[in-house]
Amino acid sequence: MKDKPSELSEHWPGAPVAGNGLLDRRVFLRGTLGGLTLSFTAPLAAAPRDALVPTQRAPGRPFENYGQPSPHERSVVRWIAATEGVPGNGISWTPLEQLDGALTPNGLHFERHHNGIPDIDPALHRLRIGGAVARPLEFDIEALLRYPRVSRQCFVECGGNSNAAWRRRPVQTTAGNFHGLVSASEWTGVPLAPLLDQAEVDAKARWVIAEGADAFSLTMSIPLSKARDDCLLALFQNGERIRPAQGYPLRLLVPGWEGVLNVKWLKNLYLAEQPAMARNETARYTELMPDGRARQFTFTMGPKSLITRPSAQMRLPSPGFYEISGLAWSGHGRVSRVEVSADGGESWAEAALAEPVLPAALTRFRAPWRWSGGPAVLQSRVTDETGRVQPSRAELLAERGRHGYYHYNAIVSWAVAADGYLTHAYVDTPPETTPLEDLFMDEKWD
Ligand SMILES: Nc1nc2c(c(=O)[nH]1)N[C@H]1C(S)=C(S)[C@@H](COP(=O)(O)O)O[C@H]1N2
Ligand SMILES: [Mo]
Repeated sequence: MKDKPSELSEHWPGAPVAGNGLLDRRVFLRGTLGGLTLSFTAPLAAAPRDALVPTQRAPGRPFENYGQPSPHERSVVRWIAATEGVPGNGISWTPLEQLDGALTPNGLHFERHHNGIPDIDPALHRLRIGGAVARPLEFDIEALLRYPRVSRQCFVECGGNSNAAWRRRPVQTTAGNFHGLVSASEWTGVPLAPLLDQAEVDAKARWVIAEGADAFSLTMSIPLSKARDDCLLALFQNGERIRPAQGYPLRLLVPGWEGVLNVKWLKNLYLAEQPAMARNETARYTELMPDGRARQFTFTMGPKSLITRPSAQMRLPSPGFYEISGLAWSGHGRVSRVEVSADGGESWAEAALAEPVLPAALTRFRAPWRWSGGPAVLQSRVTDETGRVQPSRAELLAERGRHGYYHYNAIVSWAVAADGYLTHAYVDTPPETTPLEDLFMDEKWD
């Protein structure tokens, strides 16, 4: 098949920098495509005189008080999975493959609720700080709104995100419905540390036990050191007050740590010497390791990355130029590099990182690629500023064993077939045929 019109100029100065058509990321510098000439459209035979298009001939529609996306974007929605008969217990995934940039629109933030979204009147809501403190305190929202605020861009990722990849056979769905229990926002609110100081925390206290005002009363234990370090009482999300689904009027933000610690509808902070040993830190969010011992309090979300475009269930229309684009993050700090492979990890090219690169935030990466029309396997691999590297699937399984459910952060592989269709693939672990545990995983979320 001949490329017509040709997407790549004959005079393209760069050479492929890795196998199977990966090009030098420097074509993206300065936004000029560095000498790369792209054309995805045929030139007009003769330039016509510009006629008015219909929308120029009549006035547009009037203003509205709160804007909505274009009706043409109605398919950009979250996919919801909830328990039958208990519609408030379930999850919804951010459609990562349909978005770009590094922040998630508020209406598409992923959700995890255990017992529905409470309808809270901010005038009646109270936050209490008690337990091992000299001065127990109670705040209403009005009082909290008077404290100095800080803003921080960071992700919230469920510890159970990507858990379908623990299954023995690759699950076929979109990137978002697979890995979209992660979203990122600019959160604004009151740092927890000065409020703890105001409450005069006892010297013996080591844990802050946070409780939500929902019908699940989610209760989670957070080390006092983390609470003092960078936890935030978040009141705003991407500039507006937090959405009900994200914890209106108040959520605890625990940057870089497991999503479940980010208690929504926060009503209580209880200082204690010991953790609460509540349901979601004992019966859940713990897991059996290969040596037979259980792992508990796995707080930090490890380095992870994912190509969102192109990704599973998309079809490349024809051979030629593509921008590979995705997201990388680490709860341990900033992303320091992302590499991309088009040959299943045989060779790697450095991706361009979009600024700003912030700690515990989503970082957008991009890499130019020329698809030859043959089979390819697309992968990305992140290294964070602490030197931690995203593991291959084989490395993750070797370390964690076969009872994993949480914290899956291995390299994701998208196989490109000769017809351009992308599927989810396992490339470094043999296909397995015992699907029993896979069936068992079905109705578990957390
Ligand atoms: N009060 C309360 N807080 C909660 C939950 C909940 O069910 N109730 N779910 C937790 C879990 S498991 C996750 S992953 C995150 C999800 O946050 P989101 O719904 O804003 O994406 O909130 C956490 N905070
Ligand atoms: Mo979660």
